[in-house]
Amino acid sequence: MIVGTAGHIDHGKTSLVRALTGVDTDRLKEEKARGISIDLGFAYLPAPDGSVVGFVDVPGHEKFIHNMLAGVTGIDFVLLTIAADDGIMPQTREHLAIVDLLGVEAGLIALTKVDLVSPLRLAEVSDDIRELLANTRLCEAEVLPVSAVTGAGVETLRGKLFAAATTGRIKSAQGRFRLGIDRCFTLAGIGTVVTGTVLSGAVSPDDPVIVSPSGLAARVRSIHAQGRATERGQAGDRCALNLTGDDISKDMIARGDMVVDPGLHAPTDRIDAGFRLLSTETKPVTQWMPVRLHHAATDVGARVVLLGDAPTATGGEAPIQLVLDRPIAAGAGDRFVLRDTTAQRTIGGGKFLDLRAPARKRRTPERLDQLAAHAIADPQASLAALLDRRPYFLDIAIFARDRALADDQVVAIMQSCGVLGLQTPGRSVALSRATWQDIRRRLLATLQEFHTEHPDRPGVGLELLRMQLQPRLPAPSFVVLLQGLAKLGEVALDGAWVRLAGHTVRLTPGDERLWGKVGSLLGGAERFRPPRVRDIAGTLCVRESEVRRLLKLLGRIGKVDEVAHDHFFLRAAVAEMVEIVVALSRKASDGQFTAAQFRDCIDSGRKVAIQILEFFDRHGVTLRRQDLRRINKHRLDLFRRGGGAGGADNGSGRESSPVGRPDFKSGRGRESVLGGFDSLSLPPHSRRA
Ligand SMILES: Nc1nc2c(ncn2[C@@H]2O[C@H](COP(=O)(O)OP(=O)(O)OP(=O)(O)O)[C@@H](O)[C@H]2O)c(=O)[nH]1
Ligand SMILES: [Mg+2]
Repeated sequence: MIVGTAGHIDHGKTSLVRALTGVDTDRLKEEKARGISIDLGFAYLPAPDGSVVGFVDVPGHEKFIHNMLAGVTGIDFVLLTIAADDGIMPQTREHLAIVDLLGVEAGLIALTKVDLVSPLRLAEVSDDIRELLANTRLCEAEVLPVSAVTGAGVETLRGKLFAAATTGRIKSAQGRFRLGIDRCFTLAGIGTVVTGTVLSGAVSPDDPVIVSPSGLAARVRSIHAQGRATERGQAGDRCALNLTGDDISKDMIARGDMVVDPGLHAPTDRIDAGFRLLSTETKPVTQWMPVRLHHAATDVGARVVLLGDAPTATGGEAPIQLVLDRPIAAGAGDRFVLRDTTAQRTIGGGKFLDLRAPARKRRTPERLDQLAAHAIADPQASLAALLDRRPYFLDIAIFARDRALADDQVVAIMQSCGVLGLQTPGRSVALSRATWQDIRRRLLATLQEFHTEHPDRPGVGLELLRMQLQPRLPAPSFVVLLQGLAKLGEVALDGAWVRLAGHTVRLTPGDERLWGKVGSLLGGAERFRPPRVRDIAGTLCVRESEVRRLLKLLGRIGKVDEVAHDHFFLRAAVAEMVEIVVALSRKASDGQFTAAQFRDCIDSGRKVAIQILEFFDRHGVTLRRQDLRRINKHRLDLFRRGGGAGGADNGSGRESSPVGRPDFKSGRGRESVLGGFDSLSLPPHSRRA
């Protein structure tokens, strides 16, 4: 457990820590000379149960509130000291407001210097304190009279702290590692050491880490936790880490930086947050107001964008966007405090909700609804709520990273929510099962409708289909979803076309009749020198455009191939010609053949033979080198599937699926596939580089 002091200047914080621990936390020469604390002080007190209680002693002077803020982030328990002679003073109120904004729920009020006052005064101040605490998280905290001079109450206080350490809420070491740096120094013979509070997760020697936001890579060489050398530091400990790394030095690291698990390094300068304006503020917060943002041990200039309708009223709560002067390392759910730019007043504070806040459309009802879901502390409930509202999907890797969730936590959450993951290289999109079922239903209905209206078309263009469906998934995720549906046997993917698995292309009766005639002209003995569109039109007394339209359509479904402009060959004839070039190539000792040899085999004109070979060249079936060609065995199947070599096609137009379109390579160039669509999919394990 980490105890932080708080309270007005000279109210006896440092004296009390010394009385409790024997350590004088005022180390600086200037602190000694002036008799006040300036920077943070640290002390440790071994408890009877073997654990260690850590103390962070903060300065009370109003000029050093930024140091006080750096110290109280991450404390578990606050020791608010109020001198019995002085009573409640300005920084008593301000420190109390700050620990309240930071969400510290456990604490005790040390009513100090009781040796200096009468019992009557003691009673009077006690009453004031009860009134002060009302409406704060510490409203039920005990008030304990103590004196660092006589030692009165000190033993009792120590006992109460030990009790709190054993019964208090223990921070879970689950989650990924984050430590907020409050000091960095060089130790002779050891090197660079950073100290701070572990905000989440755990760390061990040899772990790779990153100093964020600078992005410096480092390795943990050794660890002290709660003042002792150890092999493990975890959430709730104060740790000193000896860091090594190429660029790691005292000058490259500052108070306010974070040491994080490498997968968590993702600085942000635009954050949506829940905000509470202190009731002591006389003016509302206005649009684009400049403020000083204090988060963990850092502070940075920022502007406030009001996301609600009205300016935030005194004592009120509202969502805001913070636009920062520079990026910081933060976590969703982290607490923050806003002070005025002249560093004289604490204005308010709250909780970070979304670290990836949008710059546009940030005030729409939809966005505010999303923020309400981000505000849910429990990650599982928050994820479920986010997936239950627009846009109905999110990047689970970003969600997990910003909440510092470990992979096993994410798996557990996804499993118990029944969340579906669509994983592509840059993205891990998550959908609720309800949304997935909904998309699936509408996708199948859209395809069904399309097939009914256009029985002669191979399917709907993938991109068009994506644009028609809500939610509109990112293109790569949509492909993974389709691949999942294909695995389930519900749709078939033919490159850029999507169709129902059972769909077969059917020509209209008119087209079928025409194809019957055209097909017989293209087949038979003339199959290697079929008539061109114009000749077919002339022979059959049909418009050229009609013949061309029909043959293009048959080309799309793999019945014919347009070898040259307006010159269509039956797919079966093309397949046969592929076999011919294969045979020619096999016959030659070097595997090469000439256009003339090919022409002789198909008994056609030289011009047509060359057009056919150029068609094969375009599709990579043959590889040309000057006047010689050889076959490319990897592409031979391109035309074989449509009809089969030598098979005559009678042109019935009733063949089933649109296969083997020569200019389309199914799935090529696309990153596939979600590992086990219906199971869960996770971002790549990033804990260990
Ligand atoms: N009589 C009496 N004096 C005390 C007691 N506790 C502290 N003092 C005196 O009050 C003065 C301030 O004490 P500190 O412990 O330095 O006060 P602080 O709250 O740490 O002050 P800052 O850190 O500067 O905010 C010192 O001179 C102490 O000796 C007490 O219980 N009784
Ligand atoms: Mg002090």
